[in-house]
Amino acid sequence: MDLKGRTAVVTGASSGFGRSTARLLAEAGVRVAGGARRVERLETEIALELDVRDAESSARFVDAAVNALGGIDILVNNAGLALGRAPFDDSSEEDERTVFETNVNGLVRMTRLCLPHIRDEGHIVNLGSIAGRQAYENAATYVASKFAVRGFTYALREDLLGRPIRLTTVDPGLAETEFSVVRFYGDKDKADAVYEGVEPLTPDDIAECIMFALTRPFHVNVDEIVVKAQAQSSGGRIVRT
Ligand code: NDP
Ligand code: 8X3
Repeated sequence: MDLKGRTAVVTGASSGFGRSTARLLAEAGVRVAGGARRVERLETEIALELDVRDAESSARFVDAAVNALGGIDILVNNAGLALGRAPFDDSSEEDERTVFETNVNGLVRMTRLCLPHIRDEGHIVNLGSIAGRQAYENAATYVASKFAVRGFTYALREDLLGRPIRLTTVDPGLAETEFSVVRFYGDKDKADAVYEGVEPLTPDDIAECIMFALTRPFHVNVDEIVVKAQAQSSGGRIVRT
């Protein structure tokens, strides 16, 4: 499918997968409205402040994006994060709230707000994770949030059946972005250690998977893409040199 002239909303477009996806979409001739809290880092044609945890911020973002774009063809629900890599005993109310409100409530909310504006032959792409398919240690809240994303995606697929809207979940494994810096509360050394001795996926690897799903002929719905570094078989198993 040729995407030229279409429109897209990308959440979390200020970094990592969201930034790469927004760039590849723009290169394909798509008009992109990007959202993030760090609005100054957005490079999208339409750059708008967005906090997906906040209902008012999300509604304001969608209104402004639809005004600027005239309608939505593609929604990439990418904004998300993990906090901490410790046994669940160490978890806190605040971190649990942030992770669930961003990864789950935020994604569900943005879908609900965008859905009335998604035109025929539209496409929703959710960023899940291999963490949403198989648990690994010291990541309970993140794992639970991404299992929820997969459950929501499956349920939404049922509700959209019969309507001209496609739905895809892209579930990556280890990929080097700002994800680990955020997960380790800004500790760059701990974040760097995650990628030591292994060649991780890059943001462009994931953006290319998203573009693959988006550019299939409309009768083809790529339901799920699971993509890992070659040296990783699961969240808990990575071979390092
Ligand atoms: P990054 O930290 O590089 O990017 C995360 C993006 O999400 C940023 O643009 C950030 O923008 C945005 N974001 C975070 N919280 C909010 C919020 N409340 N409102 C709006 N935007 C928000 O990480 P990745 O690119 O790696 O992560 C993108 C998605 O991919 C996430 O859902 C993550 O769980 C998932 N993922 C990541 C993997 C990895 O190994 N990197 C693997 C599998 C899945 P800002 O801070 O400016 O608001
Ligand atoms: C992030 C990748 O392997 O830490 O979703 O779960 S992993």
